[in-house]
Amino acid sequence: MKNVLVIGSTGQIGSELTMKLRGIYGNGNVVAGYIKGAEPKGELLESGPAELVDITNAEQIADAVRKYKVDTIYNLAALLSAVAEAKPLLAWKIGIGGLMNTLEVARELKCAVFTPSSIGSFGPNAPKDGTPQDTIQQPRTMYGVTKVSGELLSNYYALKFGVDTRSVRFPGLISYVTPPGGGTTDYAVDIYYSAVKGEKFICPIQKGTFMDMMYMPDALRAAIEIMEANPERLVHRNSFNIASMSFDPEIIYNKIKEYVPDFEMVYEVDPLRQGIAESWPNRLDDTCARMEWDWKPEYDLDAMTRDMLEKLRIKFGK
Ligand code: AKB
Repeated sequence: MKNVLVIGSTGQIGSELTMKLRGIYGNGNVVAGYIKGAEPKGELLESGPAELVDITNAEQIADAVRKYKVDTIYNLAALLSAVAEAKPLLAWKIGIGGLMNTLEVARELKCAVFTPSSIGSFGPNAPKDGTPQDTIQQPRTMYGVTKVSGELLSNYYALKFGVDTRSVRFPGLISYVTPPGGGTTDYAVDIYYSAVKGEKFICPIQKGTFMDMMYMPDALRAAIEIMEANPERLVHRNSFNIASMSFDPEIIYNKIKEYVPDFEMVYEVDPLRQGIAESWPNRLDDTCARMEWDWKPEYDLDAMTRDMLEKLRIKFGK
């Protein structure tokens, strides 16, 4: 049985991952770490322990780890790609300063650490289609710079100090629970909200721009399965390519139209997000994850679309 600390438990991934981890390891064994202004509410607050854990404060991380005898840290604190371009210093402080704090606590107090990387860790000179696990990573965004640096730093702590660090490169994550904020792939979440609310969708990403995407249940499973994987089988650690679907705005729009025939979309391209999207891969090759820890996605675009529309209709009473 693990004792887990989730740093960033109220964010897009954290709010769902914390609940899923509580279901597996027991409510009392999963601590929801939060920052001021993003306190847990409802089920997240009521179902288990919560502690103020600002990743930029190493003492707060260490105190929570000692208090709850934590052996596994999920480090989900980050600024997403578009916000990180507007606040590069803060992105570095959270993404790398925060990771360094977490790794130091993990080294001293003997914890395993999961820190997500991203498709954003690749840049325009990586192969676009079937982007290999091990290839050139020269991102042109601050988000990507922190992700590549984070991968290297996590591998360093594993090799040098034996800290059990593991990671996956998440695609754009789609969920009906907690909205993302400030990502390049956010349009693929927002489009479902517009479809269900009966609004015309204004798409910030140009047609023909392909990016990897994943439904949240698959992403949560990936985060848990990589931490449960047999370490003897792991050739890689930080970070594994994972993939389930890749589409451009036209493909997701036409898929939603199958279920919402009068749904309309127009393009108003955001140059910042478009530039970031064009620098990212079209589709990752996730063979290593499949071979080393049996990764396999369950949702394709159709299954995700049916579930998203059903859950959002319930959420909005439509
Ligand atoms: C973003 O768009 O910034 C994130 C990501 C792909 O890492 N969703």
